[in-house]
Amino acid sequence: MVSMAALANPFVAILDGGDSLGDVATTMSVCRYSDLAGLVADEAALAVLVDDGDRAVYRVAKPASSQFGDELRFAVTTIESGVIGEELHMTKGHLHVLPRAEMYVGLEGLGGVLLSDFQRVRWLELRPRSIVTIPPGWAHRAVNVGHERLRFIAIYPQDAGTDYATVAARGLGARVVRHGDGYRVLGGDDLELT
Ligand code: PAN
Ligand code: ZN
Repeated sequence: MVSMAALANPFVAILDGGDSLGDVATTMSVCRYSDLAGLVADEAALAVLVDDGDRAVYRVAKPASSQFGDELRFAVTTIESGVIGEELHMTKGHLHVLPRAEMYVGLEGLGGVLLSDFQRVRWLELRPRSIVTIPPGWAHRAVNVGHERLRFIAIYPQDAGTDYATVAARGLGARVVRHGDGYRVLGGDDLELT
């Protein structure tokens, strides 16, 4: 039997529509335009946005970290609407360090998740009440394709880890750009849109 001292405490977090998780101690990280350097198609357009106040593109709220490696964790990401050149606001994107799955659950706004296993590319739409499953081994990036903010919950094993370097070096094989009032996914021949 596991000793009592080894058990984490259950808790409930209540989403208030803002960045608060109710009474749960929260850490907040912010990704600004300058943090996307090297990841976007139009670095010149990015430089202009960095000079022009370097606004936040997205922020991530999560419960303060726990010491238990076998727990599930969650994070609430909010991506503001906007473009960098033609490319829609997006997360940096990463691959999990360990072969760990994840789920994104849509809360607000219209977006999608670009996934790549470095042979195939997938685009899965993310809207309120969508559940996007990310199997182990697939790098992933969320994109806000709407005109309002995109907000979703990510649920993942605590020990998944984030490898940003692989996505920075290899890209995801597709980019998502504004097209009229909507969007278009530009990618290779193996791109599947669902
Ligand atoms: C998410 C992401 C979050 C921010 O919680 O970490 O949306 O994206 P980047 O980490 O790519 O900046 C997740 O996928 N966790 O594993
Ligand atoms: Zn992840």
